[in-house]
Amino acid sequence: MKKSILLFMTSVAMVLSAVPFGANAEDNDSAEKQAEFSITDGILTSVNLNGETSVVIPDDVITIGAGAFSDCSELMSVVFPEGLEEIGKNAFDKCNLSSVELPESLKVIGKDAFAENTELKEITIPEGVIRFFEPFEGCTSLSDITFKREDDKLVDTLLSSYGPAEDDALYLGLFGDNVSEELCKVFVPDSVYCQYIQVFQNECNAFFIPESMRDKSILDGDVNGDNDVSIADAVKLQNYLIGKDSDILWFNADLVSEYPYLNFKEGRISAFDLIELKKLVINKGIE
Ligand SMILES: [Ca+2]
Ligand SMILES: [Ca+2]
Repeated sequence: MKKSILLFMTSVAMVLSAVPFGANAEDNDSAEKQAEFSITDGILTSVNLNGETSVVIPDDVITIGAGAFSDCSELMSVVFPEGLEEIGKNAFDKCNLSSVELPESLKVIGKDAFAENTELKEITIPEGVIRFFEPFEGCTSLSDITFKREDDKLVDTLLSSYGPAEDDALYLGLFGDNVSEELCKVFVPDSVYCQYIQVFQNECNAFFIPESMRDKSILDGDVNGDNDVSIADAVKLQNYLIGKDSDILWFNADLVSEYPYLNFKEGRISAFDLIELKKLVINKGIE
């Protein structure tokens, strides 16, 4: 009797233990196929993808080292941990990433970090990113970049002969010599629009748009957003200038700069813009 109870308990124990053992065995099987990372002191220095096309970077990684995933042409997606601060130069060049979500903790993106990811279509640069250098060279499909950082010292830093302080933002180029084939829309915070266009004024094939104009029609003089330039726009702009209306599309209203050397929108609305708008309306009436 005792023997049979013992046998019964032993078999129950075996059944119970079989479940976790089975799961472990499966884990081990898939672990064999999973990517293997070399990580030292929070720096991911290299990877063996083992045929995987997507990877999840481990939580303890703070820096992805230079060239860590370079030439991993089979890599199609990557999930970054919150806590990651730096993506090193050439870290993901010549991969096959189609979309990338960068973590809010990110501060630095190295030169050519995502170069030649020809399937990459859109990307958002988080607010905390203070430095990057031509990260998207050869990303020929990249047509939508969004910047979150509102930093009114971008230009000062660029012009400073003393070099940037540790926490100053320094943005150097998007595409380098190898520009996007499509016109790339670059959305930036309204409040610092002019900072961005001065920083990136030599960037070919990139069109900078204030965030408030996303999904709106961009048309010089269309202050009320009805996709037409008419006397109604002039009235609205006049009301704006005397403080009776605040709801205007400033980007469309900013027709002239008071600074002759600026050949782009100055981010400031004045009576000169109203005069220019009235000319537009009148000329349109004459045509
Ligand atoms: Ca209009
Ligand atoms: Ca203006």
